[in-house]
Amino acid sequence: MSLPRFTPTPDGSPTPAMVEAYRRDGFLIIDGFKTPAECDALRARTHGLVENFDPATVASIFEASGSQSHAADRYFQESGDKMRFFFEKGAFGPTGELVRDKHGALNKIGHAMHDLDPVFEAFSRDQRLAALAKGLGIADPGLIQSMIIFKPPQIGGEVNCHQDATFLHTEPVSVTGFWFALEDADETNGCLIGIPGVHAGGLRELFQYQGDKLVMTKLGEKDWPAEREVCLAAPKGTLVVLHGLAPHRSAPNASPRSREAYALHVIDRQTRWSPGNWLRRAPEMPVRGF
Ligand SMILES: O=C(O)CCC(=O)C(=O)O
Repeated sequence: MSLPRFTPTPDGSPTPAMVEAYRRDGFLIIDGFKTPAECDALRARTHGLVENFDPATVASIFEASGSQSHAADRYFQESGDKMRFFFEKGAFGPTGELVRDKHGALNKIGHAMHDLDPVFEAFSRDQRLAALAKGLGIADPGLIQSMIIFKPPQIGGEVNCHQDATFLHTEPVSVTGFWFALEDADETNGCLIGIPGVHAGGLRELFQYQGDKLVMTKLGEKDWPAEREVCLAAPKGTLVVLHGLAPHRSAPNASPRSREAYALHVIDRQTRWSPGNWLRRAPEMPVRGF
């Protein structure tokens, strides 16, 4: 099975067929939403950020214990309103030293580039995207989270099957993912894999603070219907819109090709933001719209 693919309308707003596909599947694939030049500009900016990033500034956080230490937990927990750099597990040797050039060692940068960097801001605060979000039912969009996901050659790790509302929860659920392929993504380099139609079944896990600890709580059935998985191959420039309850994952990238993507998560500010969510922003950085 494969999902329908669409091309963007001139002003970005969805056609009735797009809205129908999104409501039915929980996914909406729009090829060529961004031009190759727009993708290249974001990749060049990302490259510049990595160039200016000195791994030594965070080496003590990741050394030896990898990403499991208390310091690594805090580095993540405090990243909601910052631009922070996260490494792949396979980037470190047994004594905690980086075994790769930093450009091929990173898993992601997150989580507020859309507010802190002008190039990311321009890519994200695209009025065609605003029209799309509105047409899909987000009444008062708030740009809550952004990530560059590198999926580097050979060591790009898998992302387990999840629903985005597990991590960015509102009542009612409103989070919507806008995932852009900055490079061709297919089955050989770890493209997104989704399970269409399951979003109608509700939230299965919630990742929230209990006291000062982040805890994953089971709410529903454990196993995803893997037999219904579809590969969401995405040529460069493709936008995949993900309903907050649509389960998705990506496989490791064992290929020699990278698979850079940019994911922007939007909530509806007319809903209630769950105070136990991991992502926190300073009062001087309120969630803004498009
Ligand atoms: O890019 C990936 O591999 C996973 C992205 C993802 O899970 C997300 O944006 O929610």
